[in-house]
Amino acid sequence: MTAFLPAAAPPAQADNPIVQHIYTADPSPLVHNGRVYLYTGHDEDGSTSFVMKDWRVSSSADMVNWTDHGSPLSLDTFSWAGANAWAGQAVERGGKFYWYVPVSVRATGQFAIGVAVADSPTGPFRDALGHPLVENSEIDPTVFIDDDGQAYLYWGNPNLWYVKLNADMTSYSGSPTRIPLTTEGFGTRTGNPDRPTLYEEGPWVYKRGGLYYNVYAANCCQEFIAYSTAPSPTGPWTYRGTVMPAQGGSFTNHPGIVDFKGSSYFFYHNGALPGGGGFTRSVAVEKFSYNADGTIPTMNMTTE
Ligand code: FUB
Repeated sequence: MTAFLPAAAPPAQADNPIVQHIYTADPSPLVHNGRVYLYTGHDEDGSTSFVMKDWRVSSSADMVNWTDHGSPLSLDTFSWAGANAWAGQAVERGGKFYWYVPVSVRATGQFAIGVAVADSPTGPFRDALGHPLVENSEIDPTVFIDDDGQAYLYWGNPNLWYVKLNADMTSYSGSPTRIPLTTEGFGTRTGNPDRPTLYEEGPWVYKRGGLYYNVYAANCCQEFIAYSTAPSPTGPWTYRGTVMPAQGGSFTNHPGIVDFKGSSYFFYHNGALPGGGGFTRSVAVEKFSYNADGTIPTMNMTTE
């Protein structure tokens, strides 16, 4: 039953949630050398607020049997961090693995983006800089490397920012740019004049078939997953609709999408484990196929 035990007759896909022995959140999948590495946050047992001190890694060669690689990154990795090991993303470049994460700075209590680096997808990760990469009180980094080698860091709540990363992946050129949150680009939110669009947090940016996708948590505070597309990594973005409705017993959700061994997978989180809820979440996955026109089908959460 648990995804961490080899089954005698493996199902086509592991049961959801993927990780069943601890609470996990904010999935970030990475395909490397024939395996999917799943980077997550970790909700402490019994939490009634966000109590998150470390991140976790699991991996699988078949999306059925998962290996737990433990916690190769924690708040302690960053000497300047105080709390809040929130939603990050790990990417590979030139044989090194860079894990971008939001944390609160101990000295100020404000959020910043840190970057850790490792020689292996499972770590150990070390602080790449000894200080934040970006510090503007906003969260949830995603990194996308375009075909021409240019890397982009996107992040933000309540705004959506991007900046061009240098080839070293630990510095950037120019100043962070605020992406215009127009209703054409990010849909229309009702009932909150301070946030007219659906964009809330958790961007996940990638490219497929020449089209740039930005999948993100929408609305507050029963988040659903929405997406926008653009002809370039910097926009202009067009709102495309719902990837996953609000459901599953967690008021947040968080997307991560990869192609692996010929199939596409959408990772997310919910409150499905016993004792689960908005602060005790679990990472799950759905296998899906893009529509012929490149749009993403709307998916429901499952337990299979
Ligand atoms: O896990 C803490 C925060 O909740 C993340 O940073 C957001 O994306 C939301 O999932």
